[in-house]
Amino acid sequence: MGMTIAQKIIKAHLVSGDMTPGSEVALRIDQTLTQDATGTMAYLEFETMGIPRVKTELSIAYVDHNTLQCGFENADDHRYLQTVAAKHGVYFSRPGNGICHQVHLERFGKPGKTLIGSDSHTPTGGGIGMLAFGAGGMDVAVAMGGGAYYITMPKMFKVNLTGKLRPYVTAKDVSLKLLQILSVKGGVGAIVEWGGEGIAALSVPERATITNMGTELGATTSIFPSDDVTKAFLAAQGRADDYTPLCSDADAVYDRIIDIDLSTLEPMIACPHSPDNVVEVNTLSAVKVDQVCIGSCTNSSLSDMLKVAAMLKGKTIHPTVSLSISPGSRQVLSMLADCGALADILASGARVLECACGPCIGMGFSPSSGGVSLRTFNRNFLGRSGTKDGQVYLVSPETAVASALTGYITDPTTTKGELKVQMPEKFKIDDSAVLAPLPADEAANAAVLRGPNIKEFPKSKAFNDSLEAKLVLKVGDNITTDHIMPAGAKILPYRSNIPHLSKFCFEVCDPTFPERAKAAGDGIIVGGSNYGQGSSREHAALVPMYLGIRGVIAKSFARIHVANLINAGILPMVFEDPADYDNLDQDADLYIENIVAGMADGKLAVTDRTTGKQFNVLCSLTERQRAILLAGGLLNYTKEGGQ
Ligand code: MIC
Ligand code: SF4
Repeated sequence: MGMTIAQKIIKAHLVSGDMTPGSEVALRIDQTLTQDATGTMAYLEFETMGIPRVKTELSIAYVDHNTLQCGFENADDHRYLQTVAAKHGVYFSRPGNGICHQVHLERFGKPGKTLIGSDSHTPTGGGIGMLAFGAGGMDVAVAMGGGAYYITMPKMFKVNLTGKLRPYVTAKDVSLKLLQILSVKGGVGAIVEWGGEGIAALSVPERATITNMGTELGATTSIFPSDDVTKAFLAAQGRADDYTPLCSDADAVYDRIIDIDLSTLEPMIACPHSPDNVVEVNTLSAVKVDQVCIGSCTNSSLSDMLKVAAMLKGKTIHPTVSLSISPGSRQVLSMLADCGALADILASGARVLECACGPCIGMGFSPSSGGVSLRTFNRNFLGRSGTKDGQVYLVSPETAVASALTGYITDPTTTKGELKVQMPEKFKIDDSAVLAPLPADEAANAAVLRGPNIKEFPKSKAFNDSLEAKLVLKVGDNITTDHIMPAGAKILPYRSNIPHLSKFCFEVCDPTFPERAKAAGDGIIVGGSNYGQGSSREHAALVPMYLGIRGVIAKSFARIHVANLINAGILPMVFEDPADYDNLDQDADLYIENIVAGMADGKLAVTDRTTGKQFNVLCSLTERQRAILLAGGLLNYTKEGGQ
């Protein structure tokens, strides 16, 4: 039987396991990336493993999230990352060099290779034909040490593109269309492969916009073939040797095929507060806009920025709109400056921010109270912008500019004139902001500099055979890791300080949660479906663990989060009968017995001692995952000699 692209890469990297969907496979990882907000924890974990030098082909630490530096915390963390990277064989991309996924695509991504990153948008690399996964920091630490990365073998979806995009309709609209079709749960357990005659006209950055937003579908990852378009991009980046062709077999079998005719697509927009709340832009033309933000790892490439500059050229933005533009990398910014496009952007009245995540993660540029903010980003979860009642919409750069000019949500296809930009044959290459690690002999004696904000890693408990725990919090469907462990300028600097972070856990849902959880001793959280979607931040598991959470019972879980829960020693359980969710009340006293045998059978009985009712929960865990949980988390398991 023929194979899909992902199956081919998995086969070539298979360490153990069988490639039947649903069973666990262990993969050899060629490259890893971290960003600063998750990276400090990942390197602290790596250090506890006692391995002197990373064993991957390439590992790189980016600094792109926590760049505000309102106090010593972020600067200390940057210094820690720089010194720990130099010592252990990791490249270091300095703050200002750009957003991890954009820089990685430009300078390091290679078709056919495996990449894991401590950031959920690592699948951006699928745009260049990499098999790239978002993962928790601990999994990245293990991969840096040469360990395998474990995933559940996914199903294979194919999106077949036909036709050609009309002017002002973009790759972003394709992503939003797929979110409308599949929803934020529709990609769970699947790898989405993009193909069909329509992909030939999509550039690598456009493909990367699409694979980037595959994360919002809940997909394990997304991937494009590696073809002449890939070859030309790599050559223009001075990396022609990194090219390998890659395509699926003609008789590859897919679990689902979705057809999208690009020529009939309209500009799309995701409404507050979910990326799948998608409608056509032209249905919202009466909505007044307060703020527009262009950038993020989804839409900050040179071609995006050149189009933005061309649309802004000679015009002034609407007086009541505030427009921010964050180019994705120093390469993009410097090329915009060289060709004069930056001057067009500035002349329009836009505010140019540094090459970093910025407003996407609430690091500045929060909208006004109740303000309507149009963003070219990938997530519009409640409160993420930093303004709790901010109304955040997700759009393409073209829709963003058209709206910034009129002051209302505007369909960009109504713009007069052609939008043509000339892409350079060669990108400007300057890797001076990427620091190489120290040679092994110098590294041995090099110091790693830690600031006072780096606190000890929280200790997790091993499981006994029974558990008495309070149901400390009951939440609904689609709870994101932004609900569990919010980000933003005030909280992000404390990503290596779990005790401080814990004060903000579930702040948007219930600010009393941290106190109540601590007081309860052992606790359980109950959630609806797709619990833990969104970011890869392992803090959304480590912090609840610190607060005494021992288990989460949900209707279903998001992939990276469930792995993070297990790594943190928290037991993920799924209602056997989802109707039991309705019978549970917050503050109930729950009791679970025969945990060891039940975990092995994949089923546990839970007694609600407050009502006397009993119900079953499923915990389909592999032997390795059970051993991790019984040891009280991956770090304990690894210390005890587990592989
Ligand atoms: C995000 O987009 O939510 C982040 C911030 O990049 C996260 C990582 C983090 O929480 O640090 C992600 O996507 O994994
Ligand atoms: Fe940064 Fe936003 Fe991309 Fe996350 S989604 S990596 S915060 S730009």
